[in-house]
Amino acid sequence: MVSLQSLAHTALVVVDVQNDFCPGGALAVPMGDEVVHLVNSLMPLFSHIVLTQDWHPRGHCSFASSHGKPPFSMDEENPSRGILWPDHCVAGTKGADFHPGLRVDLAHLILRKGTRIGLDSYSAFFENDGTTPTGLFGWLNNLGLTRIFVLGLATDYCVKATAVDGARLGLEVAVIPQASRPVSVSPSDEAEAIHAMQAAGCAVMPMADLRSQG
Ligand code: VGL
Ligand code: ZN
Repeated sequence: MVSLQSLAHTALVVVDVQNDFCPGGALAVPMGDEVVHLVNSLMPLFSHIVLTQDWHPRGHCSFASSHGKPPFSMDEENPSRGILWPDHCVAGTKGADFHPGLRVDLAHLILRKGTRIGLDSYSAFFENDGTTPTGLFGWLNNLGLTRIFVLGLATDYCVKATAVDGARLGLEVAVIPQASRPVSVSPSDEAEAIHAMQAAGCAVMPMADLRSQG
């Protein structure tokens, strides 16, 4: 159980709650829109709120179309890149906008990631080269924040990468899987992601533990 007082020094990191990751979007996460009201209900508990926004230029290296490949195929020329995605979250398009129900007005920082054409970024802390920082860690440090709660879309990609990197940086990290949804390219991906976050030292926080405080 967490005390409300402790949340006063904690940042809520809301990952990629954008149209393209919701039903009807270009890279729809099944039931992705279900997180919107859950995220909104948790925001007022936190003193600092960060929204991340996947924000890619046209022709981005994570798009299958940039390599003449079908969506969800592997990038064989560059296996470390992993799965190639449908074109999604193209900067300035409706698909890249936040879900219209999200309380964007409550956010203190909007952090865009994956903005470089040749570099993807799942994590809100580092681009996928593992070393190019986004600036989020500096922001948290500047404000003396050492604890983050992470939730949003998608559990098995950007939520996982953000939580694991946060722990790697020495932050105290809690993830809220109930307010997150997985892409689930394979059915075990959510469970494996939760396991990987726990193995990295992240706590898994049930929604009820937060709500009962509010
Ligand atoms: C994401 C795949 C590609 C995510 C972003 O937000 O989890 N997944 N870009
Ligand atoms: Zn992306």
